Amino acid sequence: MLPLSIGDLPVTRMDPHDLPLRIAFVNLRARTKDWHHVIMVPMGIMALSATLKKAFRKRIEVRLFDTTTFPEQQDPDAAVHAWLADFRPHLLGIRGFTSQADEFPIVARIAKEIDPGCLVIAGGPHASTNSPSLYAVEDVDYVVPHEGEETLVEIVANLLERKPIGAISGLAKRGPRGPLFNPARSQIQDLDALPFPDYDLIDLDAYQERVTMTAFLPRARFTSLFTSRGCYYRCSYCHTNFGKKMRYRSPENVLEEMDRLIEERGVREFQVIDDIFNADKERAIAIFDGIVKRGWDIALAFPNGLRADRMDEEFVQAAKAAGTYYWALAVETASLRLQKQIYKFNKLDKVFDSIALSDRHDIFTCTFNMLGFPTETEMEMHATLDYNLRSAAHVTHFFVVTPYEGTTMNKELERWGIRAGELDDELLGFQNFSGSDEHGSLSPVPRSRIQELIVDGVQRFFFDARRLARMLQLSHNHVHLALHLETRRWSAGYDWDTIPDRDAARLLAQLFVSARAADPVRCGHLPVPPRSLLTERAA
Ligand code: B12
Ligand code: SF4
Repeated sequence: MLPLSIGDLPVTRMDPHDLPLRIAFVNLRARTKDWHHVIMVPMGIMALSATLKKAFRKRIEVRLFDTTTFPEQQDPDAAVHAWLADFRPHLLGIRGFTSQADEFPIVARIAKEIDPGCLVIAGGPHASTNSPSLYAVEDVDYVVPHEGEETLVEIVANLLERKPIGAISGLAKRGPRGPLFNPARSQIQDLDALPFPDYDLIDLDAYQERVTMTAFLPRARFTSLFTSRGCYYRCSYCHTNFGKKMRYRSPENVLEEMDRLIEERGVREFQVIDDIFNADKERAIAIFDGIVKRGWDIALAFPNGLRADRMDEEFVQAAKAAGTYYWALAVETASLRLQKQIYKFNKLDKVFDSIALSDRHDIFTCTFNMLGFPTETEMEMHATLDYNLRSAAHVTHFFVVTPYEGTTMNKELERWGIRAGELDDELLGFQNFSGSDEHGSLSPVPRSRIQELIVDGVQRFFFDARRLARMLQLSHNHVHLALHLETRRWSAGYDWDTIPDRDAARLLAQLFVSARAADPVRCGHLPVPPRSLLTERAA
């Protein structure tokens, strides 16, 4: 489809003497509580802020309201209103996921109510899906899909010079018959030329108290690290926010950012959130070796961003030496047929070996899996559960497939006789963390049955004495582990007397007792085991 020009629209009503130009960002969170407990620094907005500050220095002022750090149980709307009314931005940038699609109109409306002249721009993961719903939001003036740095710099330059912004490349907007796109902007090739993320924009302390993307509390004062953009695989359920061509930061550039964060912000743990950090093994190992050479006593975690079938002993050894204590490896499905169908092409034997290798090197390893692909049979789901049960993984997640807008899988639904239009957001659970029990299924296996299989998988995977013993041995903090396992006990529907493996029950009981004693506030809700269980002798 040829891009249509969206033409020149009037610029925001800005008094030429009203400098600096005030730029506000709001990082959204979903209204459902599913993800409130997970928190990571907003790297995208910090990247944009750093680029803008480098380009315009004192001519702009940038502030952020991160609703993800707002108290979990409170609705942030009133606070966002008060914050915007106080700051009165000329430009508001809203960043969110598709799971937060309903939040864009709310925040955009607040901004327009306060100042109808405020220019409202949506960007980030949801904006990169070309979702028609975002283009239906009246109060959003423009959308910036994909990488935002260069487009935003040009917008701000034009605003400062009081030039129209409508023709800027990379912009999109609502048209009478759907989205209108200006010519796309080419991707930034030299990532080393970008400034480091702007940590003055956030209060790093505010991100330390809740669990991270690893599903555990961090081991030490932590932040995220994004060392490459893009991924050349084409898994059908995944997004292409940063394109299909890999772009890398050099090891020196990554190490320099780490150095600054260690020295200036007291960071001691880095969680790498690239799409595929190990796409270039040499570069990845150069980063690990650089850490060792500098003698940093830091922790590294990879809550995503590794292809397990590209790992080998040399990589795992180097990662371990640099301080890696945790990683998550994607299996997704143990069916070769489905691996092909979803274009993941995971080499399943190799993945299995990488999990074992990680265990041998004492790296706490999590696996990611999905159940409910179009055409997936119950037998294939069993195969995925069994694969994980046989593996040396320490924790696992079984998610239910959600075909997000903008993904190949969403476009291919009709191929499997599923009409995307008939699957409303509620049905697919876009608002939830990979859907919830009552939502639909893409596979011939009903959703309720998938849910039963997941419960069965959780029961057998986690409540196994040998696996629990290994988790206890590797976990850096037993309080964190106890909190995590309590969520698994709850999902498994187990009470103390229904856990079939009595050694597992005993290990869990001992863990809960010690966690409650160590941290009564955080662990007050952990169920108290019966005394008899604690005194029972091991089988
Ligand atoms: C870290 C992360 C998380 C963290 C969130 C942390 C955070 N503060 O963002 C957690 C663990 C909570 C998370 C959860 C989920 N995530 Co996530 N996550 C990521 C990950 C790995 C990195 C995000 C990041 O920081 N990227 C680096 C920065 C530099 O990129 P960026 O934020 O996109 O910003 C750039 C542009 O988007 C743009 N931009 C960003 N904001 C703005 C604003 C304006 C105004 C403008 C103009 C431009 C702009 O410019 C930036 C610089 O170029 C991405 C993968 C990826 N490669 O990005 C997935 C990703 C964003 N997640 C994804 C998904 C599916 C999810 C979940 C739905 C998973 C699930 N099934 O439940 C949940 C939903 C979360 C929720 N709250 O509702 C999808 C996005 C799908 C979508 N369309 O929304 C991604 C792309 C993964 C993938 N490849 O499919 N996630
Ligand atoms: S799922 Fe991972 S390997 Fe597949 S395309 Fe997405 S980032 Fe790349």
